[in-house]
Amino acid sequence: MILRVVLIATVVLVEAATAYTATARATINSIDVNGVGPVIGSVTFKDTKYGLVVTPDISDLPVGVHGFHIHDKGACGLAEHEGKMKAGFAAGGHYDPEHTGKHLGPYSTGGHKGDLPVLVVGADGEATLPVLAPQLRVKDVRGRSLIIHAGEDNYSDQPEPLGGGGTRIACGVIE
Ligand SMILES: [Cu+2]
Ligand SMILES: [Zn+2]
Repeated sequence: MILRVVLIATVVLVEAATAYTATARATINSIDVNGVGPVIGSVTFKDTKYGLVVTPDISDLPVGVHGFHIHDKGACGLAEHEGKMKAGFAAGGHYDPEHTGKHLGPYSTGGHKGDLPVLVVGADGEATLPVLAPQLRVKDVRGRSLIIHAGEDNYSDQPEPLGGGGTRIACGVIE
């Protein structure tokens, strides 16, 4: 009887461990040419059977749709780009472990793995709508950074490279 209870307890523990879903978090700061600015919110990351769910809770953003990507390095500061110090360039380029060099958005398997669905900011300047990145897991993004761009993202390198989002306006290191 005791053996049976121990066995059942073991099975329950193993199932609990298997069902555990990995999570990560990033504190988001606004960024500009002066470097890293104030905290404007946070983002949580959670593995699901459909992929990585990225849930923002961010304020003080410009209304509309914004390019939203995992960038390679876990840093949000200034770095030189084309001869100028630019906001958030310490984060490097879009996470691209296969070295595809292509910005194709979250639903293509042939491009950057760090391309997320666009971030939607409401009229109140708040972003709370989760996005799903089917090709990513928490283990891929931890230690990298999350960047929000000033402009939109058309999931293409045409007519502008990297979806056309341009200036980096907010950033967080994923922990
Ligand atoms: Cu980006
Ligand atoms: Zn990209």
